[in-house]
Amino acid sequence: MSRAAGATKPLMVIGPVGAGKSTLLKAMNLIHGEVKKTEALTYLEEAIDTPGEMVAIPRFYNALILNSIRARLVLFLMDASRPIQLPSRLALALKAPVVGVITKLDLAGGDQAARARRFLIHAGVKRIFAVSSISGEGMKELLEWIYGPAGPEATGPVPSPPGCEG
Ligand SMILES: Nc1nc2c(ncn2[C@@H]2O[C@H](COP(=O)(O)OP(=O)(O)O)[C@@H](O)[C@H]2O)c(=O)[nH]1
Ligand SMILES: [Mg+2]
Repeated sequence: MSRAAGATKPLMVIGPVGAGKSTLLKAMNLIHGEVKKTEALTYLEEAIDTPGEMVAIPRFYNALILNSIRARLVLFLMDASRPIQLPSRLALALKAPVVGVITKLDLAGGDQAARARRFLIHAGVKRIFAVSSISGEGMKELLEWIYGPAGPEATGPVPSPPGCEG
């Protein structure tokens, strides 16, 4: 079941190519159908999906910053299974609160998750969750933080703990 369109501002996902942005949106029931390569910045009913190239190519950073104005929260994803350099301090330039999400925890050992955390911190991210969209590990904590204990059906302001603002 999806919430009423327009009831809340969308969640935006950013992060490297293949980090699992579209898969996470699907696991959160915000994207429907088969996950294919995201070719362009896409406004969905309740989410903004972005291509990974946008965090890899500096001339796209501005598009991420401008579109983040529309978002209530940016999920900054980083794949635990591969080392990928993220742009220094990008999260601090975004115009919505940012939370880091380490993905593919099912594929990663503890040191790989720790490495992903360091990349996210380098990118200016302060609050970080770790999940697997496949096994569901960590999803409860992330969803509760985003939506509160009442779950996604409850509409309300996104909690923004101190230090989470970009
Ligand atoms: N094992 C595992 N694979 C994942 C996970 N999330 C995404 N993937 C896989 O990673 C690949 C890229 O995912 P996708 O969502 O398209 O990445 P995007 O480019 O960030 O949108 C796909 O083959 C997914 O099935 C995860 O949590 N665990
Ligand atoms: Mg995608």
